[in-house]
Amino acid sequence: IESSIPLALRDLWKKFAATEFSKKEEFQREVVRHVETTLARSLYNCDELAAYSGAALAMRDKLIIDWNKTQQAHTLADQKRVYYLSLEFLMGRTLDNALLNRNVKEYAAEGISELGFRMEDLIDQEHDAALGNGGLGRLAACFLDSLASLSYPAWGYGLRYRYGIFKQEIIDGYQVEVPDYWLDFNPWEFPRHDITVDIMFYGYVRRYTEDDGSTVNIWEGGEVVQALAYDVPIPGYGTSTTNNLRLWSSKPSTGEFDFQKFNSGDYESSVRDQQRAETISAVLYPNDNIDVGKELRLKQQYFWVAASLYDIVRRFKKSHRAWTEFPHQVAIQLNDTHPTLAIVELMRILVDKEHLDWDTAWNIVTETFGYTNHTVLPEALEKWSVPLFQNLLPRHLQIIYDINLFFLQSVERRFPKDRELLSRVSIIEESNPQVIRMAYLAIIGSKKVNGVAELHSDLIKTTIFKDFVNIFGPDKFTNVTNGVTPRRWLHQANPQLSALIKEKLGSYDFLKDLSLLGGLEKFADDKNFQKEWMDIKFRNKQRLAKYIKDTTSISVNPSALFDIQVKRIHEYKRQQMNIFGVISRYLSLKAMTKEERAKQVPRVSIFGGKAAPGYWMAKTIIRLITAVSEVVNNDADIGDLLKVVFIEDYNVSKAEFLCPASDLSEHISTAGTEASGTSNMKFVLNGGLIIGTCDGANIEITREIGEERIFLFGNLAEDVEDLRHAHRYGKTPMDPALKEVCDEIQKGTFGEPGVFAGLIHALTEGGDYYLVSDDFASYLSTHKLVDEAFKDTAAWAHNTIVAVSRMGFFTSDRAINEYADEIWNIDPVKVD
Ligand code: 8GP
Repeated sequence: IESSIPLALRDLWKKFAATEFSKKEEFQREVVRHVETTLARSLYNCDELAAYSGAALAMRDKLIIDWNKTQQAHTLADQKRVYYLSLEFLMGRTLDNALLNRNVKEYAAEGISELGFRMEDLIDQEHDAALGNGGLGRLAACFLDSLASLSYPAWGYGLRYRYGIFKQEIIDGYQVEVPDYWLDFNPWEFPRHDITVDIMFYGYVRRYTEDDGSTVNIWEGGEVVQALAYDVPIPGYGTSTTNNLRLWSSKPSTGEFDFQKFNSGDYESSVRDQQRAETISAVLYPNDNIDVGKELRLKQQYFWVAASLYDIVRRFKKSHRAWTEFPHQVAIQLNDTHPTLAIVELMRILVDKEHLDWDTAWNIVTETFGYTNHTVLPEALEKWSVPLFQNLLPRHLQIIYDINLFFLQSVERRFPKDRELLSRVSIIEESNPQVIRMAYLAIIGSKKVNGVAELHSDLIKTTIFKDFVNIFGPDKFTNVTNGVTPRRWLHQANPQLSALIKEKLGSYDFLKDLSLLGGLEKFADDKNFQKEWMDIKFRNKQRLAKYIKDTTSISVNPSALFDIQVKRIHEYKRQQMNIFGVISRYLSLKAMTKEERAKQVPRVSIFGGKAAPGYWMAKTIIRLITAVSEVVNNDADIGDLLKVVFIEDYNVSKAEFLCPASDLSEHISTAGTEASGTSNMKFVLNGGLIIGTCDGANIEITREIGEERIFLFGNLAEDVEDLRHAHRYGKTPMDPALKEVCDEIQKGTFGEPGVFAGLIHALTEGGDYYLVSDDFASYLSTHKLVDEAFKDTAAWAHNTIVAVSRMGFFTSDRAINEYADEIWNIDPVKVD
């Protein structure tokens, strides 16, 4: 490489090579150095934010040294790499995670305390990196942690949004969205001013015939913006491997800032062009499980995909291999359909730029990609209007038409005269306007397609992708059940529990091999162990109670049963059923005598989650929760027996203290709608039990921990269609307890009933699509079982210990190893 230092001079470089801190004093020295030089502060004006910044910069230096080593080792090993393309990486905070993954937290915390601060306070200064909506984005973050911890040569590629998911404020009981500008100070990223890619939009395709008779297509005349790389180091746990997450930021292309306009005094319009380019990576679309089809979103997708592929191809070309080797060096995983354009873009590169013939190119492409589906909800399946697409990416549309043509021809050969099949599986849907079905394109262009939990993977094969199973055969479709990283979701979130487990198992090896948790089961009946176990739970609940008091001024009793549902607000996730259940409980308590009340188990019902800004029904659900909390929490008859709390602005760092504080958490989606769920895994791993439907990963959790340790209720996925049909034609009467709840809302007990009319309407005239009424009786009676079970503390402790001991399967390390073996075909690379 031209930019390398000549051999003869390298000794001097090595003599002065950067070194890592490896003990307390060295860490302290680095912190002070950064405070004084990088931040230009001193011991006379160092506040917590400056101290955090100094500590973060010191830690970043350490990571970047390992990052460099890792990249060198990967280059040298020259093995196949995996590229994980995701529009969302919901990373949360980094400092604590980096300290723990690098195993320096203990002495670093001591060092910080000697410098006059508390490590907890510094950690709290950090802004969450919230470049994601929910489950899909957090899964990508867990996967990065596992890829690095398992030493796989892997890169993440995403967008560097200037605004992550909005901050949620609750004002007068309603959600208000506030922009999340998080880049004021972000020590964890490195701008790579030398790594830029020009990306074109719009324009036209010029077609001409070469002397040899072949046709060439040139896409030209469009508008160009520049992608600039920002690199984020991803430290593995218990290894030096530090992988790279590359996030692209948009800016005007160097030629674009129009100096002519500028000089001729048209300053404003030249600045407008600049702003237009910057708009592309400005903001994360705040929608979870819903497709809205905006042009800017398609621009984001192409911008990110084209820059990433350019980078991947450039790296491949350095090795001077034949193109047919590409799939032996590169695996690309599509996190949902958002990066599906990568399939088309790689075809364009191979055919238009590298002049490979179509079939050779197509073989390379279909050996390279894997596609993960994360939802069966029809409203979430991405479709792009053909006219919109044609205007923005004219050449890509032609390529899609060709892919479709060849695909449909091959289908027709195998299933002659089945016109219906052809129209069902066509990438182009013949609606008005025509639309491109991105999931179909992803399936056709990938080697493997996977769902994210067993039920979900079965459902996609028998419902939305059924025809494709017939066409490609069943082997193309597989399952990789999701997992979560035990580093963040046990060790970091619940340090006391992690330490107790270590004490029993003898080491922290379970953080690398979660199946070792099995060793806890033999202590499940040990009274002393049960006590320590439950004491930790109690302290975690106290901490949450204090947070609730400080932020909402609601007092909750930490001895009460803490019942938590935190996730994006969505009708299919059924927070409405939860709050209806709370109202029902409230009405029962009100109807009881004093003596009866005294026998009840006190409850705190805790909710949290954001509603998409345009999702009116979800916002109404939030309003009902806050309205109920205002009434219930101030009812003197009820006192501590029932409290209702809405936690504002639920995010990753809040999840870290909520998960360890639950007795019970709710995962109650209509059967067949939640692809997997991952917070279910986090809550059980932290010693909570769950109430849930037979949906997503709940089913596998049940299989692992035993059905006596999970509170399952409700109708099964296989019955949902019939029930919905019955609603439409049969007039299913509403569940009586639910009817009482609705009547109470309509009486005005929780304020102006008109506000909640939409929620009631959905249950009645709306046809109760999510089966709230069908599941309500079973939901309430299962909550009664929970109350009974909670009274027996020893049995509860036993069950939570056994459950934790059997959670080994749900580590994201297991999921990543499955992807590596069955989809990517990659091996780890050792980094010294
Ligand atoms: C989510 C699923 O809803 C959830 O069950 C699953 O655990 C998670 O993905 C990870 O696999 N799906 C989405 O978040 C999703 O489809 N989001 C689209 C808006 C991007």
